[in-house]
Amino acid sequence: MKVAVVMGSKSDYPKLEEGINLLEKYDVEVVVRALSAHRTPKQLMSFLEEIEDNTDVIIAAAGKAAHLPGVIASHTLIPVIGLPIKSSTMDGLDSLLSIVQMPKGIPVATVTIDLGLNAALMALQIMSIKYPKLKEDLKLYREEMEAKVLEDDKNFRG
Ligand code: RP5
Repeated sequence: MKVAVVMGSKSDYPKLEEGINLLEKYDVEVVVRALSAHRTPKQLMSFLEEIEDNTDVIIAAAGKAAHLPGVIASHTLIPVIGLPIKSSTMDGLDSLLSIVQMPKGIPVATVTIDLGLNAALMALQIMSIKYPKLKEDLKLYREEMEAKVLEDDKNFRG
């Protein structure tokens, strides 16, 4: 089980950390790189060539004119999850639209602005098709979440 996490800048890392920890908790090998579609295009392409045959999912995070997930998706058949990063004066809406509005033929699965955790969960769900143990882990994750919400709810009930 292997996930590549690519971010447009090291400044994006704090938004990814919680998700990376979750992936590692479930024994997923995670490779993290700071490579930009605009500033290091050649190195990005070599990295994609390296991982094409040994990686299950790519999480690509970027802010501003966030072309990174789309550019990656155009060069690979590995599913790409795009994480829009809020890193400009436009509150992340610029990144969200750059990532979600892909043209016909090259999809990027886009998650909530700045929510690296959801990118990781989506990666786990995709991989659970191939790795049944992950499905069990995710069932437990949901059960724990449900229990936590119901515990909180107790405080509001009479
Ligand atoms: C984007 O520009 C990056 O993904 C980051 O969100 C934003 C700012 O990058 P730095 O100026 O912090 O390197 O390409």
